[in-house]
Amino acid sequence: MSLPDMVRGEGVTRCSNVAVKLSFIVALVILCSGRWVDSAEPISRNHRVQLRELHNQDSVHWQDREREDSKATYGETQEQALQYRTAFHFQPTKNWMNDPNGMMYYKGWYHLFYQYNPYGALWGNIVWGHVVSKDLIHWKYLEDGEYPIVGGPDWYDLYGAWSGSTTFLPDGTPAMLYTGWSNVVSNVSSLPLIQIQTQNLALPVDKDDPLLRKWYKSEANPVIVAEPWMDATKFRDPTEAWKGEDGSWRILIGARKTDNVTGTAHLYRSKDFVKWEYSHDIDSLKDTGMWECPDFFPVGLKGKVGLGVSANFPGIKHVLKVSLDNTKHDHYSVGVYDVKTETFKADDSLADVGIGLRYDYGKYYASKSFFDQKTGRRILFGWVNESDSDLDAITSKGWSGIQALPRQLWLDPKTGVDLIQTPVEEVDGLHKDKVSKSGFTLAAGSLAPVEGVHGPQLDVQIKFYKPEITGNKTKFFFNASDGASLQAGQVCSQTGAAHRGYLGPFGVLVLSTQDHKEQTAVYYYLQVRRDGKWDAIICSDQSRSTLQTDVDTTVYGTYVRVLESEKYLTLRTIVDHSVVETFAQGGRTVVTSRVYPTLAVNDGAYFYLFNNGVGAVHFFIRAFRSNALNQSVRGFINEDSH
Ligand code: DQQ
Repeated sequence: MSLPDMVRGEGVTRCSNVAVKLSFIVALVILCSGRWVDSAEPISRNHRVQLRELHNQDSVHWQDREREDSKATYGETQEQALQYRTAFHFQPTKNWMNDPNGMMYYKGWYHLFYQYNPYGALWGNIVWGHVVSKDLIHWKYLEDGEYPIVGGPDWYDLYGAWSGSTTFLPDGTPAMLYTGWSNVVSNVSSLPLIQIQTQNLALPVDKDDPLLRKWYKSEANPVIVAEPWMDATKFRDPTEAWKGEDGSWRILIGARKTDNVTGTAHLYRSKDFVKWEYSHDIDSLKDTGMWECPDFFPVGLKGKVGLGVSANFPGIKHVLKVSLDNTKHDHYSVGVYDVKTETFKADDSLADVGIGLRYDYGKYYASKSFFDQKTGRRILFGWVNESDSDLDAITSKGWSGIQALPRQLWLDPKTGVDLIQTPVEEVDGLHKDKVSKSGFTLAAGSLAPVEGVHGPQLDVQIKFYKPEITGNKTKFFFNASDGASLQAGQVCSQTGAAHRGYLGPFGVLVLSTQDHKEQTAVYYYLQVRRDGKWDAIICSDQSRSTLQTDVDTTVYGTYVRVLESEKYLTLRTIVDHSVVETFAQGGRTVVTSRVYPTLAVNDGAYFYLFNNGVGAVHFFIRAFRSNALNQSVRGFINEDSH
């Protein structure tokens, strides 16, 4: 089944964060400091599997009026905020984190660098943080308060060391290209100083140190300054470099053209990694705005094996991904890299980068992939921002931002146009208390707990048999007037989990209270078409995820490509306290959301299956509780032997 004239969905914001006055923030920042203690692991409860017939009533959502009455009007308390720390997603012990940077596998260790504010829980004072891991899940710090790359004292990165990437030089030395943020004196008297971005090189002090503790900045910095005709304030985030047939290096730098509306990626070349020259733009697209954090890499047509960035031979495709500053979404496009013209051409111009597919239809940004030299995988990291308020970050939480689970990435051999993303298999090492049931039937209008599946750390994997359309279902047809023209996200937010459709919604409630006053619903909803077929939509409905009022509870959703040959609709939902990551149809479509329940926390976090369609749904389920203790950063590397 091909995607129809489906515009990939945008969510609909139900609540927006409260604007916080700067002076108030400053006062609170001063008041709030200190480390944040992790919450305890939940204890399991036994649940009887019970399928309740709940025809003629709203089986998923409780009475809204009752909920409104009990809605709290406060922000988070510090005690609540402790429940929102994740157990097996990387997040620093405190303060602000955004983009993942420069990941690599080096001499036995995975390295993750990230944009970090050492002084507070909001963005600013950006340095590179650094953690290392043996398994991509359990991360350790190197030294307290030491950062591999910080801005200044040189002029070119005085105000911050922004995003960048690692390239292995021919002798195996990892070299870091990153963006420096600074000011320069302008010749416009009304604007005496203007902000600019430059590209800079950092190298390890001791390349024999597997932990790469210390880095120095090249004396040649800045190695790239914007051409006079470029907008130097929109010029950042160098990619990993690849080598062309001529032996020269190439990188991309994210940019926006001086028309202020066209997103682009400048291609630079170098023979020695120090002197770089602008060549041309590899691709650009009007009305997409600033392209942040470009990523450019080859993918094979078959199999999961990843390729290094310089691989280029017949029978492969290339992927260009950009992070759109305007929308804060990561878009990718599969196409061809023409080595003669050195341009990227999307296979489908309607799905060009910036207007086509997204890595994630929820909250996920500034991602970057790397080739794992240990296992031959291409692995993707992405930043998941908070959905509660800035005020919560600086008062109750003291931190902001997590990294999504690392995902293995490959081209979907069945469609040739989608990337498949699945959590790296190391995540399976966290599994315990497996529950596995096959041949389940979920009757129409039913809601059911599953014995042994409980708590705020879950990995639930379900295969639903593809439902059949039988008889005359005209009343369920989607017409242009009633929704076919709606974007998927709007369909999700307008119908909701409680809607009674013909084929669905069916799926799961996670982080739910027993009375469902708090619940996050992840489900399929199938739009019945006049031609007797249906289109699948995956929804993640956060609208009832918390009794707090000051949280962005945007409902996310999008169409999922389901092939005639596929027997099942699959759903894998991973829950880790305040993050819910959903991989639909084997990872063809992914949706990540942040949630902040007040009651559905720890042992009060219940799990349910539901089916609000008018026909039964048949499925298999495997579910695990996760073994991770809050949280995965266990401390410093020299606290135990490695
Ligand atoms: N974050 C960095 C920039 C990048 C942006 C600054 C994307 O380099 O463009 O923290 O989130």
